[in-house]
Amino acid sequence: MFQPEYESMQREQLEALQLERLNGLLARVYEHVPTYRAKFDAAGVTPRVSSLDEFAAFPFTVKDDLRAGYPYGMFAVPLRDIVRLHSSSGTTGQVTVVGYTAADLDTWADLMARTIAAAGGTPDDIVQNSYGYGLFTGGLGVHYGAERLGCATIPISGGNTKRQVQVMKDFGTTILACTPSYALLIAETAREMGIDPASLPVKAGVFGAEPWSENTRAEIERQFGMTAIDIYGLSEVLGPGVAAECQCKCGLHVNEDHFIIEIVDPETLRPVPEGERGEVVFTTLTKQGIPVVRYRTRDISRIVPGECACGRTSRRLERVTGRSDDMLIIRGVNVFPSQIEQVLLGIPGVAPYYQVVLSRRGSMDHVEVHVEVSPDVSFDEIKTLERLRGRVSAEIASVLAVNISVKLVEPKSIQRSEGKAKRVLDLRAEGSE
Ligand code: DLL
Repeated sequence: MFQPEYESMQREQLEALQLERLNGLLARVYEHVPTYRAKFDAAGVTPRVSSLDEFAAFPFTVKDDLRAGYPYGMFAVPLRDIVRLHSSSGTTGQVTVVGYTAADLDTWADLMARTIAAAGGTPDDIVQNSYGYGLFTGGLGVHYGAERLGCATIPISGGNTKRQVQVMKDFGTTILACTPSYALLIAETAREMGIDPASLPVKAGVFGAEPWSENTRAEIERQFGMTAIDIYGLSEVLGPGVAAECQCKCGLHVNEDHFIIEIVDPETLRPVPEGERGEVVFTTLTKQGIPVVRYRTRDISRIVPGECACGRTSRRLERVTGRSDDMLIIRGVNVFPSQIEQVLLGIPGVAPYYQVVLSRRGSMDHVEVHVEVSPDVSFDEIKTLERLRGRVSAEIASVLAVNISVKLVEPKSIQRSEGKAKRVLDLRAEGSE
């Protein structure tokens, strides 16, 4: 553990620390952020609680609050105290800007050092950081954490995939950091270069920034012969470093000394019973630049019950299946692309590349999953293809209880991603078919 004094704190002690930090946060935002002052006043709450339970009366913060304050309206410190700006990816509308003070960057580096240490990293490791550097928080977030832990850090960023493979081989990379979809592309590229990914010295990967399935994990682990660890975070709350798996791979430990996590029913906004699925809500306890109070992430997950064998006492978040915005409702059934992925990757003959294509047929929405066949399946054998297509449809129908049309496409026809993969292609506005 990087900071065992926090990571394995007794619950009572942790809650006392959370309460103390929470009161500091509430006072700060009430004094410095007009949006919070107005919201607290409207809800009739004063910025001081005597127990964590009382916090449930506080109003939520949503992405639109941050958008309304664009760019700096939600900052809790003057700009002169901000030393770094990042922004969210803006996949669902206008981007939001997030600012960090020097102390925020220090905390972030610690939390990312925890993350890499939990994946098995030590100062002896060579970390190849293939997350994109730039406004995206993945690159610099992992970078400072790897350096804080004392790893030799390769700031290669995403892209130029052949070079990624060459660097892994020549520099002796032991830990790979990138999105899980990019890890698959690196493996594919290595094979094309005549290099077996399993022959590379990489022993672990810290993968996140997008939903992925257990079967994708198994595939990455099999191809590289490594341990693949799930790491989670979001720009509005910090970036990577909010929660991460340890080597038990049984849920992502939330850094609860810095964040309060709640799971709420997205309709009623009431807390769900412990262990049930709902929308993940975070409060930042220590952030200075742009703290958030009860921020609704739109990510869906649950708290994994029980204790972890690793000795960390923090609560664990189950792997995030996706955001409520990405959820498809197909004939009344809720489906996340990552659930389709889980089914596809269990079927021999299909490659780990797929896209859900939404189009319009007359007045109806039409959903079709495009799936690449593996290069070893002959694309000319109609019978083989028909059998494979039938199997994919049948397995999706049996696991997800919904019939979705499936189209098999040729190897390499689905666009590869060097960062966050685009799993849903929405052609409805283009009036196709
Ligand atoms: O993706 C931060 C990050 C960078 C996390 C590198 C992990 C590694 P944003 O660009 O703001 O920040 O996107 C945040 O991505 O709300 C989730 O919907 C999704 N996401 C992030 N990590 C995971 C994960 C970064 N491990 C949004 N599993 C979040 C599933 C994830 N979804």
